[in-house]
Amino acid sequence: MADLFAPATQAVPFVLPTEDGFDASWNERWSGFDVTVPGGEFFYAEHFFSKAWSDRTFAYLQENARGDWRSIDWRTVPGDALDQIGFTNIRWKQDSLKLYGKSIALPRLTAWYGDPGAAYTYSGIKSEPNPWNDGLLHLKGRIEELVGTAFNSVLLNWYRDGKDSLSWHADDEKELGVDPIIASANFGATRDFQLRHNGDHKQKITIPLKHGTLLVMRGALQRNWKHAVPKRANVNGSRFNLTFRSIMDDRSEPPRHPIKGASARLSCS
Ligand SMILES: O=C(O)CCC(=O)C(=O)O
Repeated sequence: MADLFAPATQAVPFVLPTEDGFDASWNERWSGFDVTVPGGEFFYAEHFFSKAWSDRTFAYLQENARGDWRSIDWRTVPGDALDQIGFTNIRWKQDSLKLYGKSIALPRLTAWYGDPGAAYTYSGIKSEPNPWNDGLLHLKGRIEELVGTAFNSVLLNWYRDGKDSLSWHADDEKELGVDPIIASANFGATRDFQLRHNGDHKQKITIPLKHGTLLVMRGALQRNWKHAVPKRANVNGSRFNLTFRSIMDDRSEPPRHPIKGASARLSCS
């Protein structure tokens, strides 16, 4: 006879290799999976944010003075016209990389928010953080409750459709400290987030990040694995990804603490 009082068995909703070193266990308290992989770990909660909360955030990130965000085809708005949209809550921008003397627009829009002085340098361009707003602080607070650590900055990525992407990289800048905790909140279209082991590219995991999913990367993951968001021809809608980070003061010795006024360098396309 079935044991009615046994906890429901949860199956991780993506394929995890069956080899040694890979494991997933259900975390009842936070309703997600603690996943270990060779040389790293992460936490995955498919529905961390409720549908109502996620819908509200999805709107918040797009509200603007120009009109109803639902009726705007963002793919047709040129990067240099973003300022004229008059975004209510987020100062979206189109960054470019300099490659062989040519300026190439990144295949996504970005914004950087954080404590005063938490600047970051991207392809030689230093971006000062926008000051926190209530919406972002709300999300940050909710995630900090789970992670038990304070974040002092957040990078926002807006993938307008499946043509937008992010290439292979690790969040391993010196300013993020050794084995940083990076919390990734996701709203809008589901996109595949891929992880690839540095030493063995055949070790690859594809994780669907959905409307309301939280992924917390931790341990040595950034040292041993890279991640990417590949293009997907079948994705038509917007997807927002917010990675909360703690920038460290590189003058301090380990254990290092998040401070105001440090800067990070990011370098991926
Ligand atoms: O969009 C994502 O899920 C990944 C974002 C990311 O890796 C980054 O901003 O460095």
